[in-house]
Amino acid sequence: MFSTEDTIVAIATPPGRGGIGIVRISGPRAADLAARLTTHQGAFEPRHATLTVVRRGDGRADRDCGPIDQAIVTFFPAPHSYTGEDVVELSTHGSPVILQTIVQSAVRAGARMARPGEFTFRAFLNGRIDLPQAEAVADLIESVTPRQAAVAFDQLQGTLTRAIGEIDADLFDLIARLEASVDFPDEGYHFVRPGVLQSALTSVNTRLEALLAAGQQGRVIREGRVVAIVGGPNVGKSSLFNALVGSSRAIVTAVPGTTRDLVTETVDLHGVRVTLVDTAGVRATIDVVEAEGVNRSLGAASVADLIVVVRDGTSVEEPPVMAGLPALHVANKCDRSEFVERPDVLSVSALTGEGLGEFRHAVAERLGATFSVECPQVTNIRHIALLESARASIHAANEALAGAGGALSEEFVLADLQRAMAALEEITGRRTTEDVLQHVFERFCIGK
Ligand SMILES: Nc1nc2c(ncn2[C@@H]2O[C@H](COP(=O)(O)OP(=O)(O)OP(=O)(O)O)[C@@H](O)[C@H]2O)c(=O)[nH]1
Ligand SMILES: [Mg+2]
Repeated sequence: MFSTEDTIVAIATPPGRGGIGIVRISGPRAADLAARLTTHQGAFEPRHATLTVVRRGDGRADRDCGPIDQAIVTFFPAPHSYTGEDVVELSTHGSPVILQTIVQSAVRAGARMARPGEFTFRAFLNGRIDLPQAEAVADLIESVTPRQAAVAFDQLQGTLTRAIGEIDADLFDLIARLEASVDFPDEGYHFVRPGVLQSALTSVNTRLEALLAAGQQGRVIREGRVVAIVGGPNVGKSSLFNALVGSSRAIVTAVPGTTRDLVTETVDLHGVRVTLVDTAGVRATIDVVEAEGVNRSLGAASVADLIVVVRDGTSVEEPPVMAGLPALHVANKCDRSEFVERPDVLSVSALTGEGLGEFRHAVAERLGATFSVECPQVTNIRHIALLESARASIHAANEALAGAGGALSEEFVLADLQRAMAALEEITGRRTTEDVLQHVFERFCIGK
């Protein structure tokens, strides 16, 4: 998918201007290129920040090689670098012009533009990190809440890999002993007693279940959730939306039917990235624009992970019925004297902020996000699918074991255990296909 022999270059900092911009070069010619691109004399001292001047061109006398900026150059010799290869990082002022000139000069001098994720891919190929860690790098960069970042960093530290590695090692041991039994049936000797096998399978299953249970919560953190605010007109949906977002994002007026379109904004709710959707008040209307707004409200409600059904607590008007949808009921305008509290309905005031703390907590709870962080959190849908497949194979092994005794069942159990191990090794990347790698690395940004 990527060639790995050549030297690659990319801007590692985000597009646009900034105090500092970094160009990263990795591959066998990294040090040579750094020498050509700068005025520095002699070799760069490994792992030392060296102040020098970057110049245009590739250092050849027949080309324009004028200076373009000061740079701090750091040389990380293989294998102690991000990619495991020789790496050079040039930090300059964060001007796209300077950074692009450096990249062009490097390409002219023989480097190739790196593709998205290619530095991390090389780190994976060179055994610096495994596949879940590479995936964690992308998650960490993409994280938008501190909780997401914490979970991604945890995975980057290898906690998931370790948990899976332990299960993998147990399976490996069982498989080796079962293979011995199958290979030497005539000895009349079973290398693993059924009771031992049974309890080993139970132990593996328990650990897979725990990882999968954490996966339910992990996905909420990683992917975020959609919450739609629905209700009758003028009950204060947009006011509540604005209070949660912390700005006057949606129009609020005393006129019923103000909101006509869906208004969305992302907020951090107890560490969960929640996409809030404000909707048009649901009522029968002959106004075609409002009617379309109502249609969209119903559409948004039907795809949301949770709907917040708002009513005006000062009115007897009942909110629209949203049958079959996961709903949290709130009564708004509790600051007013006419407000009537209702059982099982949270009292809030979008105007004064009263009750909003409890409301936020209730939403997070309903989304399954108020748990303590227990490691490792499985957040990736690829990991979850493979853990499920491993669990299915362990179940099959259990059934084969229960079904019959003797050499025949041993062979079945063996095949199931091998399948379970293959699934786990696909998670860590010990065993993967080109497709999987492509899928994992295409998510990355360039320069990572
Ligand atoms: N006293 C009081 N007034 C509120 C509160 N929340 C909203 N209002 C008022 O109620 C009116 C309607 O508020 P909106 O937020 O526009 O209501 P909405 O549900 O979005 O209305 P539509 O978009 O028309 O369906 C406005 O005059 C708000 O100022 C509240 O908590 N207390
Ligand atoms: Mg509104």
